[in-house]
Amino acid sequence: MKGMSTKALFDQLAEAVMTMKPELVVELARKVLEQGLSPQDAMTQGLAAGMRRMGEKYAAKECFVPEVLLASKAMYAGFDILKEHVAGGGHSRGKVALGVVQGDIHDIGKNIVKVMVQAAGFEVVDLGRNVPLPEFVRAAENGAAVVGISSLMTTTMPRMGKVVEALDKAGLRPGVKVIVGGAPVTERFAQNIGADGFAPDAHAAVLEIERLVGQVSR
Ligand code: B1M
Repeated sequence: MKGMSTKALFDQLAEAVMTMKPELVVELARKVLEQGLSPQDAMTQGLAAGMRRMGEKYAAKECFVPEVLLASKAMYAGFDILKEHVAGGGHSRGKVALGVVQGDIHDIGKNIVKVMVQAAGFEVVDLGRNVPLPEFVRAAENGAAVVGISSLMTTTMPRMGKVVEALDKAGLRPGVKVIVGGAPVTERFAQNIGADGFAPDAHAAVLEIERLVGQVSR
């Protein structure tokens, strides 16, 4: 592993996730830190990239659910090493509530977004997965400047629109901004349900949240 280029190291991380090798993921994550490379980049270009490809393999019926779950375990092993080194450092840039919409238990992507948003210096309130609609509203009432909703299934996506409606009804918007994401979610869908923002991946989510927080005045 000596003298490995940044790209090669991140590719190896992705590969170690896909081959479900937590010990190797940990070793490579430590290497990232030793070499002074960006832990954020290692998360997106290594760990998350491996997990995304695993999802694609599953979709193509090239692997089974237990393998996807073992890959996610390997991914989290790397996260545990890297996340200590990406903490936003003291001052919070604002509160962001994140949750997976009701009926949906897919939270791997949301957890990646969470770590990246925390790394960017925001306080994250993690609502978890299968989150009932009123909990999003409560989080907004309790000071979240941005409410982030994740959904991985076409069947649960429409519930994101219900959350937006509920926030409207509670008179919390436009003071509170809403960002949505998850594999089946598109920019057009986000616009159609009246969300303020959309991001296709965790890195884009951070940029979008930074933009949205800049619009919040309260
Ligand atoms: Co299931 N599952 N699953 N699953 N699962 C999918 C989503 C599916 C597409 C598989 C398929 O059929 N091809 C399909 C949904 C079909 C549809 O749309 N209707 C599906 C199904 C049907 C189901 C069950 C119903 C299966 C069953 O029981 N019959 C069941 C659902 C139960 C429920 O939710 N009520 C189920 C269960 C599971 C497991 C528990 C086994 C497991 C989830 C484990 C967990 O999350 N804790 C699982 C998994 C792993 C998958 C796949 C294989 C992988 C998902 C994943 O983790 N991707 C998935 C197939 C696939 O995606 N090809 C599938 C990796 C992750 C890093 O990507 O989540 O997209 P992603 O996150 C990205 C971006 O989307 C973005 O950033 C992340 C990082 O870059 N992003 C955001 C995510 N959230 C964001 C929020 C933002 C911004 C960006 O702002 C707030």
